[in-house]
Amino acid sequence: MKPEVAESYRQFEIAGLTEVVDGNGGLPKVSVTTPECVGEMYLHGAHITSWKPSGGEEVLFLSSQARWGPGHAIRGGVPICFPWFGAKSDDPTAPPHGFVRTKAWSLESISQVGGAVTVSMFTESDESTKKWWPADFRLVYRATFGPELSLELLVTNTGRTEFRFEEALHAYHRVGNILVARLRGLDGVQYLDKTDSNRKKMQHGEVAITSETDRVYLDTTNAVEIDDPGMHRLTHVLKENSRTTVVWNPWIDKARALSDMRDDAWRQMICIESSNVTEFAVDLAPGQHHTMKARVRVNNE
Ligand code: TA6
Repeated sequence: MKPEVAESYRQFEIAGLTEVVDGNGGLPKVSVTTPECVGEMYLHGAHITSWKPSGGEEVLFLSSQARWGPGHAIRGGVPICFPWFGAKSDDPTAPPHGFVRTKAWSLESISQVGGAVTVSMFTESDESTKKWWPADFRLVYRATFGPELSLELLVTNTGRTEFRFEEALHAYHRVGNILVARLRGLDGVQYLDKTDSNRKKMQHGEVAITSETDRVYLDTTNAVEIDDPGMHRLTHVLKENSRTTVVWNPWIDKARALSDMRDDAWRQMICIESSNVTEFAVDLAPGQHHTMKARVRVNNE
């Protein structure tokens, strides 16, 4: 990091708790160390790559083959998908999952709340975003690192016309062994199965991963529980102002096809994505705000 850049971040640091340092690929990251947890968040994509509550194991999966650098989305952690999810419906050349996960965000503030630390970053519409999407917007993302990981994505329409957007906190959860893990909280919820031409289906009981899984659970505000005997823990993902939950595991072939993921890494991860996608995309009038929240809590068994 150039000295002047490092200097510009110095003002945000809280001595003994946070530092802005060079991360992978020379990308600047906020490194958090408190009595309650350690964590990391890159300015590149406002991307959280680590959260580990004290006395426990790392909660997020981060690919050992992730690519680090401008234009690359980091494989793992919590990528932010905005303003569309997946492929852009009217432009197959547009970047999948939108453009903010590969954008350099700005640091807004770092603050201490009790034993927890809140890191706030922002990004706005500019020439690079207007290449793909005409709207004027401002995103503020607050991540609180403590005994829980708490995330808030605030979207503001700073323009004069209404816009519609999709959003997802595309969290990669680390598991001991996906074959024995189970997801609860989606029983009786309808989903679109992306591995079967987006056919609408009904979830019955717990979710077990037995093949490539790529589903959008619809009209659900439920918390999801990851029961992970492999790491002897239960992880709870709670959310607010989110009407869809995406569940993804690439399984064997897709993992092999991903150049930034080890062939066998599908066994150690599951994505649980608090989101507003498909028919639950959000319409935002000029001057209006929308905040989606997610919280991750772990109980070690
Ligand atoms: O969230 C699930 C999904 O949309 C899958 O379809 C899969 O493509 C995954 O995201 C990863 O997308 P990425 O663009 O990061 O390779």
